[in-house]
Amino acid sequence: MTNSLDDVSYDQLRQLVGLVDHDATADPFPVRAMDAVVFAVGNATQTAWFYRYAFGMRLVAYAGPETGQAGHKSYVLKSGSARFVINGGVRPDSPLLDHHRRHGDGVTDLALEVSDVDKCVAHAAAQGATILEAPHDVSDEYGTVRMAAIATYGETRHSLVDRSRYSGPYLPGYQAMQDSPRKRLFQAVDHCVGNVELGKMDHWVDWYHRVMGFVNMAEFIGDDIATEYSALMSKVVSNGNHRVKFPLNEPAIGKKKSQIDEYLEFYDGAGCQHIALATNDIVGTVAAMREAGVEFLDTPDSYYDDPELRGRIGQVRVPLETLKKHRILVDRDEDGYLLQIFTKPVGDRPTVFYELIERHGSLGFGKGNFKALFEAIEREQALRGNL
Ligand code: TYF
Ligand code: FE
Repeated sequence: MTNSLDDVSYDQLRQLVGLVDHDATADPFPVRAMDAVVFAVGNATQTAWFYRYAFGMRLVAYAGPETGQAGHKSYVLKSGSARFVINGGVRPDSPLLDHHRRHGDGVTDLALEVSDVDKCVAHAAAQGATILEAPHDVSDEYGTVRMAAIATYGETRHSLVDRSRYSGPYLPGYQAMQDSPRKRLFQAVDHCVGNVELGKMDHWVDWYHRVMGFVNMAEFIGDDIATEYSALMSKVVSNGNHRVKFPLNEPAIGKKKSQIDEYLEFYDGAGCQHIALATNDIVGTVAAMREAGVEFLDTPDSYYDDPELRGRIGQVRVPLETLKKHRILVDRDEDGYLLQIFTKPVGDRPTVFYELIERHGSLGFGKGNFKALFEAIEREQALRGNL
């Protein structure tokens, strides 16, 4: 039951998320891709509607009271290779509702597609990771999925999923859904960022090295940038071919209260801060999302009128005037350039937000935009009275 509407070729992915060559045979924990970003929200029915109508995602599967799952509703949405699962409690004793009470709408699981669940869990256990679910099979008429789960920062988990022997729409117990075709606004998850407590960034970077065999990527925000304007420190870990990238932020003592402190306060602990979605037409995507009511951070005219900008970015696919009109940021490094823009937080709490990213060779995260970006984030923080 694979759906051709979701097909994204390897060559497309290479461009979209910036893949590099890597020999996975020696990997202690070979990760293929993100399997899903799983959310717990206060109203899954309406949140699924938001992602369908504002983010252009298609509903592909559902489980809930109508399908024999009494405790909660679960909507599975796709856009290209990206899969979101939106969960909400139905019965008052649902553990999802406890999660929501503490954290608000948030990410519970950054599920990973792996080729050998047992090998990954054995390695993770040997490295001291907390195993939340031992490897086990789940089956229905579409085949068998092998799954396990390990704990990461805060109350977030990584489910490990091998669906190579499964042809159903998501997991056993889910019913396939037909959704009307819609214009696809993004093709893949590019990276998922974690906010962790002060002094914990290096612990989690080391954890991803040891437990999952991840490597450091070049881009990081150190003391220098932190004290200058960002009030945060950041390092990026990724699997060998960069298909899965996890930047990790911690607050830094800067001139102002860190945006990471604001997150930790309102999320009540460490958690997923933003998800970057890869698109090959960021202008079209921003226009469609804005039309649907999604709010983006504003970038001042001075960013575009800076005489140094043109020299720094050189020739890009979209005229600078168009980028200015849509408030899209641009950065270039030795490998190429990228276009990016950030939404405001999408829920009630100042926690989870999205990034749209269009890569043209750059493997970075927009280092040249950090100053403008963090100033824009702090303007919003100040409006909320949290700066
Ligand atoms: O993922 C990144 O590294 C970029 C920049 O709180 C960034 O999107 C880093 C920290 C942050 C917001 C954006
Ligand atoms: Fe990002």
